[in-house]
Amino acid sequence: MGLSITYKILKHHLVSGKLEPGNEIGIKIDQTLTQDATGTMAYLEFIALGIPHVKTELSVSYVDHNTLQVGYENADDHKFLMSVAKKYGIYYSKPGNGICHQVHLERFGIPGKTLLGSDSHTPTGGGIGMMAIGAGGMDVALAMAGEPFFLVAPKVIRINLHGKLKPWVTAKDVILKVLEILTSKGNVGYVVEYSGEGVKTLDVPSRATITNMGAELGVTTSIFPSDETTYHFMRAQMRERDWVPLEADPDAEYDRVIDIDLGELVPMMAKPHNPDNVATIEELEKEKIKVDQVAIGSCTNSSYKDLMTAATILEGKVVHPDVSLIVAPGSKQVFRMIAENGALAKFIAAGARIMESACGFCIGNGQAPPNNGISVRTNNRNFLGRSGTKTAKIYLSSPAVAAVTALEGYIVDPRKYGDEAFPQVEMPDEFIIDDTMIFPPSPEPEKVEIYKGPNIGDPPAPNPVPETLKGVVTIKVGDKITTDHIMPAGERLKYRSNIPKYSEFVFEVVDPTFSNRSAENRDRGIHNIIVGGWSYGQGSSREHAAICPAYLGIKAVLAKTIERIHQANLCNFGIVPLLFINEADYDMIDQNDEIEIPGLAKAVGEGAETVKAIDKTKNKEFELKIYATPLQREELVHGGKLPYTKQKIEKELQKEKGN
Ligand code: MIC
Ligand code: SF4
Repeated sequence: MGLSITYKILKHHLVSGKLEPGNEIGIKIDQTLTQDATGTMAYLEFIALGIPHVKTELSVSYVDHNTLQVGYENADDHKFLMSVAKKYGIYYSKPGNGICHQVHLERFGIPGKTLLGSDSHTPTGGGIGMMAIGAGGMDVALAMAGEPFFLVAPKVIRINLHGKLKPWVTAKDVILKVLEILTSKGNVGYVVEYSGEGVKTLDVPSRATITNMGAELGVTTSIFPSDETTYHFMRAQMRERDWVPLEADPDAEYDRVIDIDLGELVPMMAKPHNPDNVATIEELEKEKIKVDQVAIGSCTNSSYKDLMTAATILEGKVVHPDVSLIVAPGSKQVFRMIAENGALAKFIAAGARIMESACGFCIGNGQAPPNNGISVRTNNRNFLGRSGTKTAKIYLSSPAVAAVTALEGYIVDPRKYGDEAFPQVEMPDEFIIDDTMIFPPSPEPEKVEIYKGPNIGDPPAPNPVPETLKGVVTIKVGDKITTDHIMPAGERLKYRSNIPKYSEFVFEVVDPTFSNRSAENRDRGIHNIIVGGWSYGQGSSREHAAICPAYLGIKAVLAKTIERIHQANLCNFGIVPLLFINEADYDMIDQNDEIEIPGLAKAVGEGAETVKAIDKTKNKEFELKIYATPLQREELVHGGKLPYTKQKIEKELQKEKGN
């Protein structure tokens, strides 16, 4: 039997385990990326391992999230990151150089290589045929230390693309369609692989938009073949030497096949507050939705092609008087290209507010919409409160639709402008190559001092699983609780390197009393428990959504399902992920119920599938599934991944010395 692209790459990188869907496998990681908001902690963890130099082929540290610099904290973090990069063999991409995923695609990504990034949108690299996976900072730290990355060998969904997109329909509509079909839940453990003759009609930025927002499906990653289109893109980046062709074998088998006719797709949007809440613009137009803000940018849609499309639509016109239009180019390369070809002037003339090349509005770093405001954005997530305004409603669209919305002031079907009016932007034969904001590691690492500002704390302390868990349900939440609910970003982002301070904001948007209540229980020796519904921990890779709860004394999460990256992060920091076997037990439990799980550590350590729990308040017994792989169980009983790996590395070193 032939192999899918996914299994070709996995086979080539396999270090341990049997390469069969459902098995835990270890793979070699060729490249890593970090961004500043997850990177400071990831590097503190890496340093704690005591390894003098990264062991990957390439590691890059980007600064793109916390660039607002209100107060000294962000700037201190940047200095820390730069010093770490210099010392440990890592490339450093300065603030202003662009969003990690966009820059990595342009300057570093290589088809067929593995990339592990401490950001959930790392799968953007799948647009050029990389096996690019998002993970918590701890997992990336270990990959930099040369350790394998462990994952469950995935099932593969093949999406066959047929035909060609019509005018006003773009890559964003393709991924919104996929989100409509697969939704954002129930896809843990899958990879999405694109194929079919329709692939040829999509350029690299379009493919990258699709793989980027594949993160919202909850899959491990998404991947396109590497073909002539990929070659053309890499040649235009002066990196044709890195190109390799990559496609699935004709007789490769898939776990599920979905066919999409590109020619049948129509312009779409995701409605508040979830990216899978998809509607056609034709339907939405009927609701006469008046818009306050339009924001074009983010790692999903800030490429040269995206911005040229928007600029051409806006040319010679002025945005609606009630609309604030924000434009943030994805990278310095994109920024320079639109500056030099005059598109930037078109944006400015149309009344756009130009932001730096960074995440910005996408992560709630400025540009919060007005109270009850409506914002149409080209990014990938529209979770409640993420924009910085809890009462705001965020709709997600393509740049073309966003530009039309900015002009009209209402959500309208762009097709009324006619086919001819849709800008057909050609991909350039040469991009402007300017890597002057990317710094290589120091040739004299021993001379580099690590800079640590007062905001930078220590890596989290070990958090072993209690023998008997005796605690309370400190919070009970519903379905699709995202990491943005658990650990807010925006104005709280600057505390990413300061765990005690950041912990004050856990579940802030859901229940601002949570943090205090948890800390009080912790100090009285009572274990805290979180109860959640379906898809608990959807969204970002931020390990702080596990580290801060662990700091507050959370010992277990009981949920109907838990998303992949968050599940790994919970194990990495000593919180036991437990799944309800019987859904009715979720309904039975209330907040503040007293729960006891006798012999929890033993059950985890000995590989028990399930464990018995008692709801003492209701006087009921129920069963839970221990949701952890054999390796994760080992880590849990050692108090988390860092203490476990440190011990392992020390033992190996001692052995080497002994020999
Ligand atoms: C996001 O889009 O939610 C983020 C901010 O990029 C996160 C990472 C983080 O929280 O730092 C992600 O996607 O992993
Ligand atoms: Fe940055 Fe937004 Fe992309 Fe996250 S989704 S990396 S915040 S641009």
